[in-house]
Parts: sequence; C-alpha cells; structure tokens
Amino acid sequence: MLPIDDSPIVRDGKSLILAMDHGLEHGPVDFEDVPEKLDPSTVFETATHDAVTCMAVQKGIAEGYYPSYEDDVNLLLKVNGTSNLWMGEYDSAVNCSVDYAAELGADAVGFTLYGGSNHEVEMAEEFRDVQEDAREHDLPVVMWSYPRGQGLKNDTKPEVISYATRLGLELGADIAKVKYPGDPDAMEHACRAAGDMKVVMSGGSKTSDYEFLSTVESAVNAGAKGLAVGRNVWQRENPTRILDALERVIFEEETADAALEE
Ligand code: FBP
Repeated sequence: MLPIDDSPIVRDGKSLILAMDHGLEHGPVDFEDVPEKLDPSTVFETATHDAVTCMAVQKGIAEGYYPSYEDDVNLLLKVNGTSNLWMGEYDSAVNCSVDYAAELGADAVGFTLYGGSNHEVEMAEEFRDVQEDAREHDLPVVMWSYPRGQGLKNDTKPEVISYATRLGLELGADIAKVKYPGDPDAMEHACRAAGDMKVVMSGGSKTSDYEFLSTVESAVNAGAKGLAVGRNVWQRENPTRILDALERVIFEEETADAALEE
C-alpha cells in the first residue's frame, strides 16, 4: 500500500468507482432491462458525473471507447477477468498487461483475487507481477478481493470479509473492494483489518434507492472509503439521480434519507 490521496481516482480520501466489466463477468444478460446500456458509450456518459472518480472497464472497452472520454473520465483498467461461461474452480485470466493499460491512459489498474480458490497461489503470483509493474508506472492498484472457491460456502461472512481486506493489505493493494459483510460492526472490523489501506464496498445486484444508499451510508460510517458499483447505478432509469445521492452520502457524509430529499 502506498499513499494515493493525490491520485485522480481519489477525491477527499474517497473513491467512487463505476464498474462496467459485466459484459465479460456476467454476459449481456445484465443489460437486458436497460438495452440502451449495451452501448458502452452510454455508461461512459454516466461516468462523467462529478461523483465518479473513475470508471473500471476491460481492455477492449478501453481501446474502443475511452479515447472519446479521456478528458472527462478517469480510467481504471481491470487487467484480469473471466466469463460466466467458465464453470471450473474460481480463476481469472490476465487479459491486459500493466504496460498496455498505461498506454491506454489508465489512472489505476484493477485485479480480482479469489482467495480460497484452488487457484489462489497462481492468482497471487499474477497479482505480484501486476502490483510491481503498477509501481513502475506509478499507478494505484485496486484489488477486487473476493474469497471464493470449493471450500468457501459463504463469501460474505464477517471473518471472510475481514480476511479479504487483510489480503489486500498484505499483498500490496492500495484499495480493496469487498462485499458488504451484512452489518456495520463486521464492516468496521474489516476496515480495521486493512490498516491504512482503503476499503471500498462492492455494489451488488440492483436494490431500491433507500436500501442501497443506507447500506452505503453504513459502510462509510464503518470506515469504508467509498464504493465500487455497477448495476445499482447503470441499471437504473435515472443514474444521475442515484449518483447525486451517492455524492452526498459518500463525500458529504449525509444520511441516505437526507440524500434522497429533492
Ligand atoms: P456490481 O456493483 O454490479 O456488483 O459490480 C461490481 C462488480 O465487482 C463488477 O466489477 C463485476 O463485474 C461484478 O461485480 C462481479 O459480480 P459477482 O462476481 O458478484 O457476480
């Protein structure tokens, strides 16, 4: 972990990462209810909102669409990822080098680590290379820290999420993105287990405005330094409204109730 408060992906010590790697991770099914969002430009437009500190995409999307948005959006290049078509033990292919991410204009790189998978050892070794290459380019490293695998039945248990944040600190991530462990005390412990490394909450599948914002509020109060979110923003009819509210909850530390008032 290095200090990253001066990085473009951080604002006032916090980050709001808009993720759109779902076409790879889940397939086009995630865009079924919002078919216009199949066009990546529409999500890049959403990422121009002031609240968004960077957008996380895979290499192909960055190559094709980022040149039109590089003045308005900071880029987090997700360097590994795997489709839902893969049915084996949890693993993730490294699809992009850090050198190429930097060439594409990345402000940070992202890497999924499935701690607990039978492939954990290989993934940790791949992370070592990514982390050290990122240091050469002065790029922050965001770990999607998702303990998963044959031996792990519940991937949001408090002790699993604390282990996930700690893995990020131990292996040299600058931010670890983890699932919400279900209650504020567990989130607080997970943030403490990360030491000075930043922890951000992972968005998850779409819920109501209030349910989503109150979970974000409770994560931020517990010490999370922001959010990495996809579906709960761009699957909404009006992403601007929820981003306005997220800006108030994350950066202005308002309550979910206050943020939803017009
Ligand atoms: P969401 O907010 O839509 O959950 O997106 C965050 C994210 O980490 C994406 O980057 C990724 O594609 C997806 O979740 C993976 O979700 P899961 O592995 O839980 O199905």
